Amino acid sequence: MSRLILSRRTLIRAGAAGAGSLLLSGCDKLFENPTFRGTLESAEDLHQAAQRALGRDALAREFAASDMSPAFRANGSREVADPAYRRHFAQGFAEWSLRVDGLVDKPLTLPFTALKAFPQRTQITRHDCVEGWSAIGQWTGPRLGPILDLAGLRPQARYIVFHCADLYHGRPYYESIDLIDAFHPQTILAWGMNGKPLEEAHGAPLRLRVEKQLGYKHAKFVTRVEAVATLGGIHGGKGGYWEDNGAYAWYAGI
Ligand SMILES: Nc1nc2c(c(=O)[nH]1)N[C@H]1C(S)=C(S)[C@@H](COP(=O)(O)O)O[C@H]1N2
Ligand SMILES: [Mo]
Repeated sequence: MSRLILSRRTLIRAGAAGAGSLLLSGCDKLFENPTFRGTLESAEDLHQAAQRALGRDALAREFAASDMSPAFRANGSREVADPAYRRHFAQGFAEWSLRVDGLVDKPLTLPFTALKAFPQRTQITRHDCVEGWSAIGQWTGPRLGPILDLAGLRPQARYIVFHCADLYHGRPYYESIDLIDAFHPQTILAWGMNGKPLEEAHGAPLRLRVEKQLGYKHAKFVTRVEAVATLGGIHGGKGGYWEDNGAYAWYAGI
């Protein structure tokens, strides 16, 4: 029962992050219907119900191996100068770990062995850069949702922030998404690309794939995943490197 209550809060939170109050009141009415409530058995089901209500649950198109682009361009930062990153790179990322913290009950430090112990997903998708190029590639890694579930998001958490190891033109790159995209089945933390570990230019050792949004949302060189209630206190306050610049929108749905 407590699980259902917690999950319902999650649903409302996800709704509040993504849509207006009209949809929310629709969700509330649905939840008063015992049959509907009875069919929802897990947090996962509730997240999916939230996504359906908001029309953002559709999967991005997946392609066949034969569709993969012969060359996949690297864009933005292609290398990282940070000394800690260089040390990890030299060690083949053997001592590297991902930090998961912020508004969670259990902050996590996840080495690769832990990241690879989660169920893995492989998907062939098209990457669309706002600058006008696209490429089809294959990505492998754990889904973000189960990692956040393990950390235990607090009820106040509404956004997930991805901190990166690189400076782009002197400023830290970072990005953020809401909980609907965070729990989308195709949102993964990819360590593999086209059947090999990520190359540095493509974001080694770990990068975000958030397939329903444009390329600049796909943070490369991710070091830390932080759950927050608002984006206001982080860097320029607009939720991402390009957003702070005033160049591109925070929500870049495609
Ligand atoms: N950390 C970091 N992530 C980043 C960028 C960056 O400069 N730094 N560039 C973004 C942009 S604009 C795009 S199109 C993609 C490019 O990914 P690719 O290099 O694998 O093609 O990464 C995104 N993620
Ligand atoms: Mo981009």
